Amino acid sequence: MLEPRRNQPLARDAMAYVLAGGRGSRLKELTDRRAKPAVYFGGKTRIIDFALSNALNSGIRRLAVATQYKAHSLIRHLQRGWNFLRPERNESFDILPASQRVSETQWYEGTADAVYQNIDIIESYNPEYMVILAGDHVYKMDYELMLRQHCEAEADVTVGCLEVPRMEASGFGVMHVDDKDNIVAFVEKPVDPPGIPGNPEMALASMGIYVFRTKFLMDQLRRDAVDPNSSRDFGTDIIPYIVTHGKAVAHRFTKSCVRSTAENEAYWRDVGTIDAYWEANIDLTDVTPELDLYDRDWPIWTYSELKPPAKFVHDEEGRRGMAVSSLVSGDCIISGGSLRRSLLFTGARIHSYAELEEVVMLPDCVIGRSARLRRAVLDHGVIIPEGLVVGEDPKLDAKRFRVSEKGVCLITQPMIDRLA
Ligand code: ADQ
Ligand code: ADP
Repeated sequence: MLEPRRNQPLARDAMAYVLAGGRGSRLKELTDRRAKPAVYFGGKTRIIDFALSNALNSGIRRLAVATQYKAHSLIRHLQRGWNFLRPERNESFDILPASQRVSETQWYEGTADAVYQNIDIIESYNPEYMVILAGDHVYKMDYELMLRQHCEAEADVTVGCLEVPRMEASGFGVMHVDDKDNIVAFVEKPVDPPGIPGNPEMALASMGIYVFRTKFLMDQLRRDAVDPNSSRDFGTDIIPYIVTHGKAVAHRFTKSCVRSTAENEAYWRDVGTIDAYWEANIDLTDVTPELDLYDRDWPIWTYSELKPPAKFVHDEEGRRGMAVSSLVSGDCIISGGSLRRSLLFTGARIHSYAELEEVVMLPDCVIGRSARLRRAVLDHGVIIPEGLVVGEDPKLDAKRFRVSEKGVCLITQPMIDRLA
């Protein structure tokens, strides 16, 4: 093993490789036409901006994103917002769609294959370390600390992990560790997840983020690629193999994983269901939300068009346009309507007598006069007709819209068109 170069950030020798090919089918119509990492979150950003900003804020200057499912709006976003890294400063940003490299028709089989198919590109940059990230989680994390632990423990792989309630752990890779956080067992998506010894109601779950030395990872990927029984997936194949045959170490996600949010709890969300998505967005309207988007020490970078400021005006009858406990992005005009605990992306228009409570509106939505909406998510560009009421009659809502387990209505334009 090489000694880590003390006093120098390891991140400068690392490449962050973001897996952004998954659909995220539990987000229903929100991911009908865009990949989950491209789904908007928090008023300005898209989900993938969190992993990419974490990498950048950690000091990593080589970034790559593997895309697959419905990647158009994701690729457009990345090209517009993340094209500032410069080869002449040993920086790089690569978008790596499936079906481009090994063969024109071959999609990425699993997450490991999404790295394997681009081995030649990765090796051309010669990074010492690979930080493999999922592009579909909302969190802040300093990967430099994970790289350091990886080197100090002389691990073959370091897996980011966090404690989740045992009953919710069957969607994750679940592990057991010894008293030095060496992973002694790893099982991908167990039906009956094992609890943590001494804390049986919680399980130690993989965040789907991994650190490797590049050479070791490439050897593993080449080995796995000729294994006829492999599904070419990190969680199912690569990590369990290393746990058995090598040294796998757990890196715990705690509040000390980001220097700047020390007073906050460690915040990590999958936002993979309509309820989780709605709740995480609405939580941002709290006075002091767990996720601080105003933290200047750990900014979340994104692509954002230059837009005029949000505007609140009296309507022609003198009724005030107002928002309480809400986030309102640029280019929104609230004329006479009112919002409570709501989050508006850019370009919204709210007309007179409209009332919104706990509503998440993606860009360019219009709310007609006197419409009343509660607990809803509106997809990009939805035009709500005058007087429409949402969130007051569950039976009627269920006939018209997609209603989540917790009664949140997801509304798309085709659903509105069908009302006419
Ligand atoms: P899953 O949540 O099932 O498990 P998975 O579908 O493997 O996640 O996707 C991981 C990431 O890779 C996502 O960002 C997704 O967008 C992307 N992705 C999926 N398939 C891809 C493909 N073919 N090409 C490119 N990108 C792809 C994983 C781990 C678990 C861990 C959870 C944490 O396997 O062990 O607990 O993540 O969420
Ligand atoms: P964004 O994710 O930027 O909000 P849009 O909501 O505009 O993107 O569209 C999502 C994806 O669906 C984009 O890739 C876009 O090209 C595609 N798309 C938009 N409108 C249509 C349409 N009428 N038919 C097919 N595809 C569409």
